[in-house]
Amino acid sequence: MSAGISSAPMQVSGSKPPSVPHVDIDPFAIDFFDDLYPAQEALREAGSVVYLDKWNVYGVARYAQVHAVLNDPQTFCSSRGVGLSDFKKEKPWRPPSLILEADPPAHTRTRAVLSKVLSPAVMKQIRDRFAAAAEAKVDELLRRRHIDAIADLAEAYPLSVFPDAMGLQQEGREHLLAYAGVVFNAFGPPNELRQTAIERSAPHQAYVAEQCQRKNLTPGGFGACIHAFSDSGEIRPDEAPLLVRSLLSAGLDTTVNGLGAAVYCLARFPDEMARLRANPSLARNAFEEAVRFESPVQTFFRTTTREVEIGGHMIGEGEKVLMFLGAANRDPRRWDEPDRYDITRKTSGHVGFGSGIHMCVGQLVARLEGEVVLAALARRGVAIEIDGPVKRRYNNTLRGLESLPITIKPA
Ligand code: OVV
Repeated sequence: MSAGISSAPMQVSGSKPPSVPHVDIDPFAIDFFDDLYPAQEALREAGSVVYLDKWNVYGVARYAQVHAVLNDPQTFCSSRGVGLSDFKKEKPWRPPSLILEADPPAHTRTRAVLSKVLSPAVMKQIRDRFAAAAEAKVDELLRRRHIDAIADLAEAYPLSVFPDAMGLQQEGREHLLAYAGVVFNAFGPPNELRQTAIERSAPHQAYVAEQCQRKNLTPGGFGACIHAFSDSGEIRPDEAPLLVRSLLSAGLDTTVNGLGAAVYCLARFPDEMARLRANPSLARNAFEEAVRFESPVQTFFRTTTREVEIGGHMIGEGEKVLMFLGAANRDPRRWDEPDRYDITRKTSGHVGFGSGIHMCVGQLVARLEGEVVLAALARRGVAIEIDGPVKRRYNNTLRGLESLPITIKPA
């Protein structure tokens, strides 16, 4: 796809560095979401770094540069926001996250706390509950046969385990997905998706702020566990509610879209579903490969803290750089047959959970949910067939479906 790319004339001689290729692709437009892969290829092919004229930001879509930016947090900071908006120039739409939108040393303390709250030891405690809920859900869906894989599985399963694991009250849980939708739209540019989401966000914000209070979080849950770390002095009491907010922001819609991606893959690639049925122990890798293949979190920004070279190009200080995680995860420079969903692929190194100091702190919960749902489908010998119109859901950051009608039955 050569459309949409322009470049200054090549320097025939002299010592000037080549100029960054300008691209007129809008990566936050509906037509981009609807036909992603040709545009992502164009972004990778245009250069190791591109300039997106629509939003006046740099972009990196090749694996090497995305990985490099993620792993140099001193140069590519998060504290000026990981969306398009630069917190040094514009007031954030909500108080900044104490983990996502923070740099070391502030980030180090809050990250340590959430890492412990979501540690391997905690996964061991919740695993049996999460697995039993997955088996019950798959059994229920097998009785129904014709279902919507998004509402009835990708949303219903996380909603059946995550709010309880957080220790949330029953009332008001319908705000959770709506709130997350706002958060992930708000990373994008001031387009209609972002503006409409923020306009309607007040009731969802009010709900979340209230549920982050210690008194509203049941003992034993992730939320109470975060507050307990304020007793031991690792964080201040006033920091705990905002860290609970991080889990409410990032802990539900992400896994919804991760599970949706996995079911969509297994429905489109029945040979891979057959391999999974033959070997249910592949469930965890089948989920991981779906995260690479669909990249439910498509993009994040960083802001440069100094002049820096990327792939031979000099970028000034205070510039926003958009990282195309989804494009990196399908870069043929890094992956063999990147557009093939292969449940036995060596997925390590994919950037669907990010990389480096900010890499998804909830990744063990996400993988647990993905593994137990896919294992339940495999052990029940399920076959999946798409039997109605597939509808995409549009969000500035999250990639996923609104509706995936399927028949689920014994193979
Ligand atoms: C990774 C992520 C996404 C959205 C929100 C947050 C984190 C947060 O920390 O609030």
